[in-house]
Amino acid sequence: MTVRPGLFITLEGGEGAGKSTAARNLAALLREDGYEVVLTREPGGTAGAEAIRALLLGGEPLTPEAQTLLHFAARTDHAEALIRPALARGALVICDRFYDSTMAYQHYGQGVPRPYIEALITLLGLTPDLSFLLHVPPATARARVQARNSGSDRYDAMGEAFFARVEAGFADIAAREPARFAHVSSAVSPAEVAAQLRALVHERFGRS
Ligand code: Z5A
Repeated sequence: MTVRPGLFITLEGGEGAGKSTAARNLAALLREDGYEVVLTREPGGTAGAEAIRALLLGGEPLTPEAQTLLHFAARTDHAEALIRPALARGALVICDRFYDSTMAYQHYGQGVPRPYIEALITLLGLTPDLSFLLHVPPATARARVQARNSGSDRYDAMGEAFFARVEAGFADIAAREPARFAHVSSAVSPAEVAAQLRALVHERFGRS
């Protein structure tokens, strides 16, 4: 079974949904299958974009529009310097969050108008081939994040209502593009999540 070259896979979902863990494990499984896999994340993925990440997650006040533009500045560097070249040589790129997170957090969560973000997506000109939306009960996600206790960022100041809007936003984003999205429960073991993702990659893009 082979996967078509130049496949761009993203993982989306709320904090503590298990995206980073699943992305890492999926990358390992697909490497075992013999593919060149580039594992990356947003905000970040290149030196410049990681520097912008520090601004985005830091505590300095930034308007939602300014945050949106910074996410797309980081994403443009990431896309041009890392993602597009990897896809061009036929690699599988697995990215922990991409522009759907901007729609979920900055539009649904913070009220930036949808056309503002859609215009930036059009300018970027890079759409994932397959996006996984990871689901976990909110109490489980909270427990995972608290157990990890990795310090605070600007999102810790956001209330429950903000995160509820983001969750509903992700569901709406996936419903608008059912052909691109696959829903996956991450309320099972990390190994089971990764096996499900691998099976979905092969189901969508495998050729016997
Ligand atoms: N943001 C934005 O506003 N706009 C944008 O355009 C973009 C992002 C791209 C990035 O923070 C923040 O930026 C994020 C959205 C916003 N803020 N919030 N909220 P980040 O990248 O540092 O954080 P994150 O993306 O939310 O990741 P996270 O908190 O690390 O969550 P995760 O990646 O989904 O979870 P994890 O790290 O894989 O797992 C969390 C813990 O659960 C960890 O201890 C694991 O060992 C455990 N875990 C994971 N999976 C399982 C399973 N299956 N079973 C049991 N335990 C598990």
